[in-house]
Amino acid sequence: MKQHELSTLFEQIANLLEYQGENVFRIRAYRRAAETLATFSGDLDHLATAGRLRELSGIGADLAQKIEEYLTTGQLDAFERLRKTVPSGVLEFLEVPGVGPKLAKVFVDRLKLKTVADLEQAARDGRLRALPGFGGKKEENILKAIGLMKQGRERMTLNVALSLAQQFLTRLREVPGVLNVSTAGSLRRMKETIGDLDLLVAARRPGPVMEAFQRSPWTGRVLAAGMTKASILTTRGLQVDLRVVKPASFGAALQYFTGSKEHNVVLRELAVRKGLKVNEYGVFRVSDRHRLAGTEEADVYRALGLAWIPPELRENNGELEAAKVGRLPTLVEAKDIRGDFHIHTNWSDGADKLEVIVQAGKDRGYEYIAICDHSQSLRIARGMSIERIREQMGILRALNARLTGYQVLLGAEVDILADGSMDYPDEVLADLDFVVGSIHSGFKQSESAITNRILRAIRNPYVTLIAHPTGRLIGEREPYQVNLEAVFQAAKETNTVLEINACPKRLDLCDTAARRAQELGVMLAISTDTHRLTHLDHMAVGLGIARRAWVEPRQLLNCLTRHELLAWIARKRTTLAGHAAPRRVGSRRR
Ligand code: DGT
Ligand code: CA
Ligand code: CA
Ligand code: ZN
Repeated sequence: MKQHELSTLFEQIANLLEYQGENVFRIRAYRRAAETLATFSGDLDHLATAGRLRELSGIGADLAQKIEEYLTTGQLDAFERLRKTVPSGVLEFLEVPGVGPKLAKVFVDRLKLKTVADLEQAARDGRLRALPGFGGKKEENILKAIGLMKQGRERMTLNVALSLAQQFLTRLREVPGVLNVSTAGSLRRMKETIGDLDLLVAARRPGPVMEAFQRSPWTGRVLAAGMTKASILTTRGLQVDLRVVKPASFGAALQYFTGSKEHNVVLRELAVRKGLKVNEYGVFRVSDRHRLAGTEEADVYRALGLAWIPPELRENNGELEAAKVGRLPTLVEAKDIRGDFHIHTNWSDGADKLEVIVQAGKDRGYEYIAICDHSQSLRIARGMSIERIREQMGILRALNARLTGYQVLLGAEVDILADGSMDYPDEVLADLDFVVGSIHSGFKQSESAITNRILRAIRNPYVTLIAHPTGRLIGEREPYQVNLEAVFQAAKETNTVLEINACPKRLDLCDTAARRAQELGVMLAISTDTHRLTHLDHMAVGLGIARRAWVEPRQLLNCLTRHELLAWIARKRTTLAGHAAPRRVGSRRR
């Protein structure tokens, strides 16, 4: 694996040097080394430790040193410096099949293109065929190549990756001789989308595990297979990577393959400063090669003087510093979640009956759920008229009367209209227990218009929570223009909750925005935006995002007991409207 990465890096260095019109011999040296590494099947680490890298064809003192640098630090300084001297789009252009350094230079110098998206547009506009030596055919090929590249790059949503991983892990766990299984990579870190799925298995004999993996019912095509690692495409075209390791190095391998790469680079630097070396086999003392840790992941961190770091935090965003001084957050866990908000039924655009959803919430052991169907203006989602929502409230009150230790909150997802007013009058909102405010229209308004809309909704005493605060749909729709800092401030001041929408296409607030809100002391809530029963499971996805945002139980609405929750909601109403009890029609006040 490392020889392949190094091979790619050397190839990229050669390309960048060629782009800059450097010395052909230097370029050729990198190309030859890249080729050697691409076909090398031995153990590179081993060779390096024995000081025998120069035995490889085309590897001299300089390149041997670069290989060693990569093996210890996980990066190449020469490459990092080189990439900074060329326009940022160059490396991206070089990834398009059929585009080499010369062509990339033409794209940058003559057409002033900056990204592959620019290139695609230029090809569509017929601007490529105007270049000397180019033609319609070549232009067409570039378009095709970009299309393929995009397809291959499409990332999985978290729920797809989670259930695929579950299937594989269940199967692999049953293979005789398997002692441990885990996800690794971006899924274990719960990144919002997943490039490929990484699985790790500890077993004394890898053979049967590899076999079970390659012959699984979901395996479509085997991309690569060795003794202890394999990559496959599922029948639906998703890539899964498996590695089988010895039980004694499971912890080290888990740490290594969980990443992120940025986290690992800093971890390794830290190790070097302590005279230690970390790799996928363990933590070793450099002086006598004594192995200090490797079986358990926590011991790997401990050997480096760090507390174990939850995978969701491993992005080199302050977690290593926090682990050093024992200041890691106590992240929210599944067991802390007492309920869900923002749930739809077939009273608007949900698929299931009210009674079915209510029971499902109880079956999950929740203390409360909020039923929040759409408001009147949202016709495409069969938004409820005032008569309809009053009717639904009546039914829910009757249902609640028969429930103990579990409460269904009377809620609604109320549109924030173009001027920032709410889609139901305050008299109706006051009779609800839980009001979700959402933007579903006017996405193209200016930043100040959208921000003011949301701020007005936040200042409404009855609005409990702002749903999907940026409106983005992953891979489909950019977020609308909104000043989140201003939203966070207002939410904090008014005790308004902001949502981490757990729908895998939304994840809105996203991890970084939620972390900022959390730092400012804003109360957050995970809600699944359930439109059919199975969506209740997306709570696990939302939980991952909340954990990536460093959220602790005290800052998550879902962790309040039922009584604490009702008190929280009442507090905003009391401060902003001057009363806590539901308002009656005709007695409104601002
Ligand atoms: P993805 O698949 O794009 O969603 O992101 P990841 O983080 O799962 O990346 P992937 O599948 O290429 O690699 C899995 C993990 O292997 C990655 O998170 C970090 C770990 N790893 C450790 N050292 C290295 C290294 O030197 N190079 C790379 N590429 N990965 C490394
Ligand atoms: Ca991956
Ligand atoms: Ca991978
Ligand atoms: Zn909704």
